[in-house]
Amino acid sequence: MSYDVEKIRSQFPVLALHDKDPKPFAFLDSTATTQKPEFVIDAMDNFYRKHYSSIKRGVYTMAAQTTDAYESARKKAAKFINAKRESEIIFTRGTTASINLAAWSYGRKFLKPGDEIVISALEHHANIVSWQLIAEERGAKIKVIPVADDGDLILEKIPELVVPGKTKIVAFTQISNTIGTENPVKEIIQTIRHIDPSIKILIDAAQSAPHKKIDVQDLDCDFLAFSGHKMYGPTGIGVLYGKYEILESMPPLEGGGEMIDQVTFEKTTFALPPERFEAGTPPIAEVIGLGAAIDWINQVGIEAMYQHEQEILKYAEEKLREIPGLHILGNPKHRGSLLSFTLDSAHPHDAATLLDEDGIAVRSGHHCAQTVMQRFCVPATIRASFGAYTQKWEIDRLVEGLLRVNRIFSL
Ligand code: 7TS
Repeated sequence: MSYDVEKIRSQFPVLALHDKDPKPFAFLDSTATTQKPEFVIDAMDNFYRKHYSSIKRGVYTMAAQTTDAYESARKKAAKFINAKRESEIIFTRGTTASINLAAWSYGRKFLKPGDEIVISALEHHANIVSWQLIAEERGAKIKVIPVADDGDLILEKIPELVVPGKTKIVAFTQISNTIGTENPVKEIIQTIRHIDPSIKILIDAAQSAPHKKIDVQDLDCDFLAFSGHKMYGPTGIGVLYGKYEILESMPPLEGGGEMIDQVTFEKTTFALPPERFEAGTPPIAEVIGLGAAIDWINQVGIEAMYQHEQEILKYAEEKLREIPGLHILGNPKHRGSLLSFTLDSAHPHDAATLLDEDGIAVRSGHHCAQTVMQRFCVPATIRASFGAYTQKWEIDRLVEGLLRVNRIFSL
């Protein structure tokens, strides 16, 4: 069956509402966060209106039902990335919190002075700063896989950078949020495993989970992090996947309710994963919303969404390349559904402000990836990014808007 983007778009209240505006809203910022389908909003609304209670704390029927709903979302998340066990799914606040949890919990116990952590030159700050903080505390060192001008990582450097016995963690993104580069994750993991199978590998899947089928067993990563709000779900919820035996070896990061086994004033023993890492009353509605978002993605079909987004990307790239003085960052072998670019005529913030006057939403700035800006010698970029609901007329509006920016700034 062909992909019916209009039907899909009509399921998103914000988009359906503003499609009626005199200047229909072109939402080209899905890399920052996606809009939410009615299905997800209804799931959360129903929970608050009809079933609201806490989880794991009460014996009354509604609390038991809510606990089931919460745990069923964990099952959905496990299936979504093909985890071996549901207990390998830890609910967090989002990708940032997931990476920090892995860095602090694993790093505090296992990193020693002189150890090395390898990241890539395409990382979001979440996958740089978290490692810098733990590296500083433990006396470890950070090394970086460089990126070529086309936006692809220079994979030949990996055997130089990853040193058996020294490198303890390699953390890198599956899809760059700035250039859009899709890294050959499986190939990179195999290279690292070949060098030293004991190295722990974390994949930042914030930009891939909404677009690509992920199979953590096939990839053979140790950790994988993603956010609900970038995959049609709510804010305030994300996942840290970890291989169970690794999670079991890690100490808790936060202490509090429901993460314990036995507490006395002298000593506390801890619950098994995932509870060990979910202290306090969790964001229950958000977990239910994430479960609904996964159901929604499965209904639409992630491969069909990806194909649609790639078609939009191709269309956008062709159209943008025709605009005088516009420069697209990188030309990687495989690109996710986003384009970062600069204009000779205007600073990205000025361009984005003028685009906003036309009802076109893009992100401008460094996209929380200052090191990518430094590498490509630009202070900032304009970024247009696409999702399951993006239509070609939005790209046409972007092109018209950018031509207007060119006209205004060359006056
Ligand atoms: N990793 C990558 C690759 C990201 O793109 C982002 C967010 C994060 C981690 C952090 O995710 P969070 O949900 O914890 O914030 N990226 C963006 C962006 O590109 N524009 O706004 C947020």
